[in-house]
Amino acid sequence: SRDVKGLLKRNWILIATIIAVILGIGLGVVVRDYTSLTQLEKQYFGFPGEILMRMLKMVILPLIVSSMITGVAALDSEVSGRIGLRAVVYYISTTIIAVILGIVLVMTIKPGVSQSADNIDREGTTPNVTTVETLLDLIRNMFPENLVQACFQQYKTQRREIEPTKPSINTTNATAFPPFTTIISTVAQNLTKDYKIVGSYSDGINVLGLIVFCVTFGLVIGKMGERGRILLEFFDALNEATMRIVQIIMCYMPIGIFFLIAAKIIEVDDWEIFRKLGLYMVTVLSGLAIHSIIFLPLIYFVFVRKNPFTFTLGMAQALVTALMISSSSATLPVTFRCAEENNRIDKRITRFVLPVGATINMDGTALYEAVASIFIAQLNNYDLNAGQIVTISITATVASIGAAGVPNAGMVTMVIVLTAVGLPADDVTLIIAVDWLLDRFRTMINVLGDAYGAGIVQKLSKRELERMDLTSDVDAANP
Ligand code: DAS
Repeated sequence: SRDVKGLLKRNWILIATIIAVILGIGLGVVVRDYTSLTQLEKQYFGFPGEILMRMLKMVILPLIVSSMITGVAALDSEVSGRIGLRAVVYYISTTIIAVILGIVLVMTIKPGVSQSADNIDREGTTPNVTTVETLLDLIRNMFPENLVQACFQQYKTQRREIEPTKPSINTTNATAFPPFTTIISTVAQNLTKDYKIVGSYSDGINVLGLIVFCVTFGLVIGKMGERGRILLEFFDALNEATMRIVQIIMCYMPIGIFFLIAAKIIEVDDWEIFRKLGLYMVTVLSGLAIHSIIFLPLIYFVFVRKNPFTFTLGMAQALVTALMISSSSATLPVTFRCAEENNRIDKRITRFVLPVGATINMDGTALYEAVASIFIAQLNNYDLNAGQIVTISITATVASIGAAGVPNAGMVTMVIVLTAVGLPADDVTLIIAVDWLLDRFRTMINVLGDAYGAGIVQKLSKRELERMDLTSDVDAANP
């Protein structure tokens, strides 16, 4: 009955979100086409939605700190030597493959790019920086000057836009004066033009710097024995508290989405945005399909030399569960049962690979975050240079490691990716409106990736397992 209650609660938010999207579109159309509200009055519709975005951004700092530290430290303490190492190599490599697949697809399909050039609804901003500069910035931001700055510094920018911040001296009548005056006034004008550095990164958290610090910190406390464990307990509790706050935010989400969608409809002057949104969903779903039908089975076949689709069939019940409840962690009991009973994976492997995998191995989420952030860049006509694509790949991979195996985790941590590349997070509105659907499919791929991981690690750890059997037989023989 507890599960049913949990399912209802989760579905309650889901059902409310779907209703909110439908009603929000209706409200938006009514306000846009059938009322004569002023522009300012129309903007008020966006206010409750803006509050939702601010709530999500508010939890980023504790979310990064607690999930990265506990994720890395837990991995480190539980890692049983080579088995753990193999699992981690598998996690990272399949996640990177998923991110690259997502980026190739979104750069090919271009869901966010306007069809007809004339209706570019946002003035584009091409980064006038070289890739090298971006990469140097990427590395520079990984090592913030100090921790406080890492949390609250305004990102050093990459884009130098020369914008007069003060009204320049009026020199229109200068030409009437002898050249000398013109020179003076021109010099004065340039002096007053404060070459403002426009933050190409949104202000707020230096995400990469914080992640680098937290991963290092997590690794260190994972090796500090008892005292490290006390610290780990603290960050574990912080992580739980943060996820509870996220759950509270999720309760507000239907209301926030209702107004966000309405405001988006009011603001949008054509239905082009829905075509783009549809194409975005096709991009994500096809990426998930390719990853789960081609790449993961191929990797499994290469290492295990067995039919991967029989293996997937064995996991069917776990996959359906993941599709229904969109939570890898809540699906774990079913994943364990399917992996051990149907696919005969050794308990000593599943005990490590599945729980840790459910938390840090999220191929579906990583692919989704890479696609979504580049989709938002396309909506804003940002031409991302190669350095920024690399930044998105790194942050999408790391953000998926930081995402917990709970509903909508990928969307919350996606704000981290956007912050890292300085993309406006207010377009997350559209993403949120369809997140309840995409979340299910990416959770399914997350679970499938964990299961394949267990199968592959078991195959590679045959010798260790036999040695363990030998020692346990010997122990059994001489009690
Ligand atoms: N729902 C998350 C999970 O359980 C995935 C996500 O939100 O991206 O894996």
